[in-house]
Amino acid sequence: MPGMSAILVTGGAGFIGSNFTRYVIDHTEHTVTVLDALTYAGNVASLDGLPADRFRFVKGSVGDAALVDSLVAENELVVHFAAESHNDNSLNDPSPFIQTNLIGTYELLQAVRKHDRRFHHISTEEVYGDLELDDPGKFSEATPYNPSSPYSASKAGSDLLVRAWVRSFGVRATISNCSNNYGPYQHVEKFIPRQITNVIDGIRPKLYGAGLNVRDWIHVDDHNAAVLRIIEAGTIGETYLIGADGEENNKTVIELILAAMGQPIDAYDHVNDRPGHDLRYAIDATRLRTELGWEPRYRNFAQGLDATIEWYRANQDWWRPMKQATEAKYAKTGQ
Ligand code: NAD
Ligand code: TDX
Repeated sequence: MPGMSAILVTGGAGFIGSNFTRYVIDHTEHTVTVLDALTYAGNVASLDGLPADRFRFVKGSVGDAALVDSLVAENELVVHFAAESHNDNSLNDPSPFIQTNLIGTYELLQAVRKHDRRFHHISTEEVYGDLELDDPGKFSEATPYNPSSPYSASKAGSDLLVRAWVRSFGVRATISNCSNNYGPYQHVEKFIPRQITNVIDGIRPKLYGAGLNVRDWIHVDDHNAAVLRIIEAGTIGETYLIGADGEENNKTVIELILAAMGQPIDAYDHVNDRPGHDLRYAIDATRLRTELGWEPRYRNFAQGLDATIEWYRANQDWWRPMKQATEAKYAKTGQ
């Protein structure tokens, strides 16, 4: 989408959506309207300082059909980030995952269908299940869906709704499934910010089980650059996997964080494992690289981690209000 257009960003007060909004304002001429329900995971402070002539915030739910209909009508493109996003929460109470991830996506699809708007659906590699540690293979666009948790099942279901609306109703949509993101403005319930903010507070990092589970880390700006590329040049109806070859096991990540923050690398606790814990994720992003010419810019994970640690050190006002409630939730499950 060269030139200027009006984009509706759902979930734009969350981690990836707020970084996307900032990225779009900085790198394009588009205007952005954020629709966000401001659940426990949303924070308007993540959108501070954006120019009023190119950015507007609307508080509301993607499950509100009338609101969704009017906002979709006013915009040319919808980029759908809004979701319940945390696996551990989905194990404790799946209900909001069904409401937001499935019903919310349905409401958006009905509106883009009615108004003939371009739609991009943000999804996750978790829809593919997990891989063995020694499997030479990675997830690709051809991997069968096999989700493990209520969260990943609800995201898988939302992807399938998008595909059905493309095929049956001719909706102009694309889908991207990305690996684990890190960077600024990520909620402290998630692995990396939880451990960084623990160390800042003098609490030992918490590793689930033996910590040999592998995640494929990508910087949030690399994810968002890929999303923009798909919006500009992707083929309607297609799915693109996004990943930056960043496989690390959790134990290594905790050790990197401890070392970068000047602590002994064994100064962490093993806590209860996650039920059904996916072992390994790994993305083959060949399609995105070859067909759309995308390449990640953050190739050094340790450096990206250092910058993220610096951001959490410098932005304690942003995360402190959510830290205590988050740790109280974890205390209930012994994590
Ligand atoms: P997040 O939890 O930080 O943000 C989600 C945002 O959605 C919050 O601002 C929240 O208030 C909002 N929201 C929740 N329910 C809503 C509703 N009913 N109506 C409107 N807004 C609502 O999540 P995130 O990590 O930024 O993830 C964003 C998207 O990216 C999700 O779709 C997630 O599945 C996907 N994704 C995340 C990752 C990752 O590593 N974090 C990786 C791949 C894909
Ligand atoms: O304190 C912790 N200790 C720990 O060992 C936490 C919070 C997590 N973990 C482990 C569990 C995972 O193996 O770290 C890994 C990463 O955990 P999360 O940050 O909860 O991410 P994950 O479950 O991998 O899912 C993330 O990536 C895919 C996002 O939260 C999803 O929204 C996205 O779809």
